[in-house]
Amino acid sequence: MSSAAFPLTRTLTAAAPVRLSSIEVRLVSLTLVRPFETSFGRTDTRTVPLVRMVADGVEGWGEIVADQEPLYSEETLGTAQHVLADCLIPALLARPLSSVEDVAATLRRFKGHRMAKAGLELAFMDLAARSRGLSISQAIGGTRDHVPVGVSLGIEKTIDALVEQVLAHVAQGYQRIKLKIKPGWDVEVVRAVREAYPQGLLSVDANTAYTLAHTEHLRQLDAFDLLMIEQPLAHDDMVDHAALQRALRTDICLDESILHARGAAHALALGSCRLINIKIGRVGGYTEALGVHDACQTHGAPVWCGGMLECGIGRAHNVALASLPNFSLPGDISASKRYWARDVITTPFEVAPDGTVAVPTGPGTGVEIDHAFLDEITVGRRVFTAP
Ligand code: NPG
Repeated sequence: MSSAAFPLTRTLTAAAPVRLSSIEVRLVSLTLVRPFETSFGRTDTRTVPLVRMVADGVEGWGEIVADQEPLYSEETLGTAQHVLADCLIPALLARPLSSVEDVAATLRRFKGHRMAKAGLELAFMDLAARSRGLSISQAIGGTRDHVPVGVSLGIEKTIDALVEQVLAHVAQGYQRIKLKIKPGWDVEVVRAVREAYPQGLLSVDANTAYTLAHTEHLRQLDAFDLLMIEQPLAHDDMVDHAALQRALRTDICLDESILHARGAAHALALGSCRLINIKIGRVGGYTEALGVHDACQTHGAPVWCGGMLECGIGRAHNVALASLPNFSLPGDISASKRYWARDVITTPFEVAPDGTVAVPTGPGTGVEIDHAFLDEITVGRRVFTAP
């Protein structure tokens, strides 16, 4: 394929458009090395939909972060498979595509289903960058060769067990510790962790577990010099978050509530938060993720990359995204071994002692698929071909 075939993202200059020959959706089953508990539930095994796209003999891979049940957002594995098969994939196979933005534009008439759309944009981005011999980081204007990373620690049976996890991860170099909180597992937990970890960057994530009626309770967290409190209130709220932010010294970071660049600009203008995390899946792909990044930069708000317990494919996309300049806070991008005994890529991601992850420099995501292992853990597969 000629390198002129794929224009880069952030450039809409006309170039020879590309016709995809096939799109495969493959379900793989993976078991976490340690169960992960948040305010909304406990995960020990994940069924992950992967997307493989092919054009002119080049392939690209993406990952979909939807879960079995609609506990984090409305999307599920079931809704993703339906909307991919019945709406999104037929739309992409029906016409030539000239850029990553063109993929986003083609899918825009379908409302919502951002995680499913993101899986397609990720695969197309990988394909496009590979065909140009560029890493995704280069293609999107990344400026870092290493990204700062933190670790997100789930709810444990006891505070002592959590403190043990905190110290173990600090020893591995992680630059920031994030604790999952919920009513009944918050102030005393944070107090104990702060005592054991007095100086380092510490944040908490409530995953929507509180209401404005908890304002006085949450104000107690101001005593612990937290980097942020993430998504304390409802996933679809901006107004109560603004009231809470006025009452707290600690910065609020929004996650679930931010679905697009416009929402990010509104949240910052309303004072609903001072920080935003970006998850490519939550916002529907690279096009919107770049838009959120830029909107935050315009408002002087730093961003960081969220995580959804991805396997190596989604993780590689997260690392590429986090190489953009405004990702100045450590992301939820941990080493492959924190999640999986064996990852689906040949070279697992590692965290260096300085708490960074290297941005792959090879074409596309820069990671190679471990095909033998992928076949072993495949539990479902559907291939769609161009009409
Ligand atoms: O390291 O990937 C990771 C996990 C980071 O805490 C994390 N993710 O609410 O941000 C979250 C949470 C999450 C995980 C949300 C799985 C949804 C599913």
